[in-house]
Amino acid sequence: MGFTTLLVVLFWLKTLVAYFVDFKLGLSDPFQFLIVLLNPIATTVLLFGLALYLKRARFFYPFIFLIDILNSLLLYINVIYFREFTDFMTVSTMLGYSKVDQGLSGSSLALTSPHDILYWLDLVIVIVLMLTRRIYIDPRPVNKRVALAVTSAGLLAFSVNLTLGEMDRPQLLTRTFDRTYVVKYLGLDAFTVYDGIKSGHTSELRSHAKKSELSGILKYIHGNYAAPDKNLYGVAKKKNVIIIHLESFQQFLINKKINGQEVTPFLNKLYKSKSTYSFDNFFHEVGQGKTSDAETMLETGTYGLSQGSLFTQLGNDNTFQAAPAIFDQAGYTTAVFHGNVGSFWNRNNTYKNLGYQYFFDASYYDTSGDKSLGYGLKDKLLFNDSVKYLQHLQQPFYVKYLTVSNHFPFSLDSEDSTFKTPNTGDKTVDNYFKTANYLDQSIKEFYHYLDKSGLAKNSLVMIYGDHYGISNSSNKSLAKLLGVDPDDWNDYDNAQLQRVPLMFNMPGYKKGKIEHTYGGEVDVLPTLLHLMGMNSKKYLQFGTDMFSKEHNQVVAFRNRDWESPGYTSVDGTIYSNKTQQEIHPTGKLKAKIDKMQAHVNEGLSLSDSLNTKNLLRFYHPKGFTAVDPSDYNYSDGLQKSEKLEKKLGLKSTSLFSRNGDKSTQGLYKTDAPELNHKETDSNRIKITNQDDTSGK
Ligand code: GP9
Ligand code: MN
Repeated sequence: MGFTTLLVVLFWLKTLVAYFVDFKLGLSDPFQFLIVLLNPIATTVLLFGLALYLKRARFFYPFIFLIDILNSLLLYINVIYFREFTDFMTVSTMLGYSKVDQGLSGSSLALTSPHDILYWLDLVIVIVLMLTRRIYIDPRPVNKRVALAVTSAGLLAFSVNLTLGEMDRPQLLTRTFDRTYVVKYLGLDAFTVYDGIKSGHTSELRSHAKKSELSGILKYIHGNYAAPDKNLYGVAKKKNVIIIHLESFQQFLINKKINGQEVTPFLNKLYKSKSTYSFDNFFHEVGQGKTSDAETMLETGTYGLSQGSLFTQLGNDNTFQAAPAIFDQAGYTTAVFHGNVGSFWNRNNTYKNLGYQYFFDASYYDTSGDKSLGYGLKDKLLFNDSVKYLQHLQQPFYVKYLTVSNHFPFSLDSEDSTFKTPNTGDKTVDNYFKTANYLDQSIKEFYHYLDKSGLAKNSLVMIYGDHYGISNSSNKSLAKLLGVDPDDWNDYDNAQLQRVPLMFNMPGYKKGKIEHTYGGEVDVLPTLLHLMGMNSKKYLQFGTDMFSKEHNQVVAFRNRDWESPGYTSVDGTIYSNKTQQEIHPTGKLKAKIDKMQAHVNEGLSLSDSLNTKNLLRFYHPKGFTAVDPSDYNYSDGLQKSEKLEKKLGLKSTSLFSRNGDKSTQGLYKTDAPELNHKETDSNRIKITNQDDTSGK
């Protein structure tokens, strides 16, 4: 009993370290403080108390250690996860973890902190004390009645906890759209169990879903439809679409100077060019799925999930009516270029369901030695090394480049940059400008090639930032650089920083400008389709064309906060954008705000039900052929495109064919120092291609 108590107390203490040092639980009053102090006790007593049922010492000790180690591991991975995502790890994230762990190894190391030793120290000390016999192994079994009493005490403590929680936050468990609440009131273990039950429930949901559930969704989407602006509909008809995904790139980088030097001079030029429609009130809307959420929204016009990543959870078997398939059926070739391993975010499977014909992942590039960083091939090399694949694709094409160098922890090798970073005292913030500058240079080099190869004049280049790079916990260090007093920094400011760039660049076009319309990632697909002269009406998309006069400017964040031209809502608090102050709306204004909130809630939950219940399998838009993922194999992209070139002969529209069957690689100019590095055996990422069964 004494030993169990000791372990329980030690575990309780380190949970408190996590609560008060690492997790931001948002404790607003002494009552909540009390609940947080108590909540680890109940579940720890319940779990550790299980060992008391084992009568023999040689079972009891290993078992209680096992529980302690597993529980410490759960606590610790949540600490690490929280530092990057400001959120807790769901069971589905954990189950999908193997799909995303590549490369995380690099940054999880950077996410550790010296005090992390506290999460393991107790176990080490207890083991040392046992080995040195300061703590004796006690062979006397605990009476079964005592074990039962401990369990009952644990259960009682838990119900007290739940009651206190419900008192402070009614409907705690029924409304859980915010994981922090559950952890705050019930603790991490309870959250994990609760979440596990919920995931089981989702798979149940899918098997019972019916076609009739589509009707509410259809009603919402038809009611929201925004007809295209006639002047812009089809301006990019038949052009190639080149999408450049700017990793972790926020809008504040545009036109930003550090030590008098522009961070992204090339993008700045594109941003204000007459050949570009740029948006300065465009927001990312990602949740835990980060990059993959951005991809979900841009490719499908539906939101990511409220927890975890849609790609990893549903990407294997969901039905989509997504951009790659829509473009494919309009005669386009579709491809993704990405220098990370294909299984990251489960892309290798999800892309097949989206209808991508080609996926050039890390296995297509030399990523050895210094050529890659934790998340894959450096951007300058990605663009350069993709030419040999791009030039064989039939035009028109719809292609996407997923960059990676500007990713947390924002490290580069010294030979890659001479950019002078600021000095905020926060390394993450400082280095962010350097990697953003590197990304800018890589795009400049790519554009040079687009010009030289002639691609520029028949392409629409869409450039966007996927999500924040600087997380809310570092925003205070950033504040100074943005000319704001860090002490005045608040939730309103955090929300404003979720702006990311969105540009539609059509080289040669003259009527571009900077648009101030508010919009988010879910709005991109209908906007793009209309520019291409493609009808979006028959598809179930939750956003609307941002160029349309009927476009709804309320932007939903994944946690149900929202942004609009006049007001910002964070955690139920409303701010006026004009005064940047908190307001307490009444009367007409309150009704208006409530309506905006209801719109946000409805859109998110209908999108969730569409995706989690896989309702698109019941929906058949006219003229759209369902995607068959088994049509695709991503291991022989080059051979496949070359074969097609030969078959088409004179009709081939690939850049290579149009260039008299000569490579265009010579037109590419890059100053990437790694170009001269020999291929080595060392690699910062692990390379696999699951479609490659050749055994090589
Ligand atoms: C990895 C890259 C990063 O392949 O897309 O994803 P993120 O960590 O930003 O979600
Ligand atoms: Mn990303």
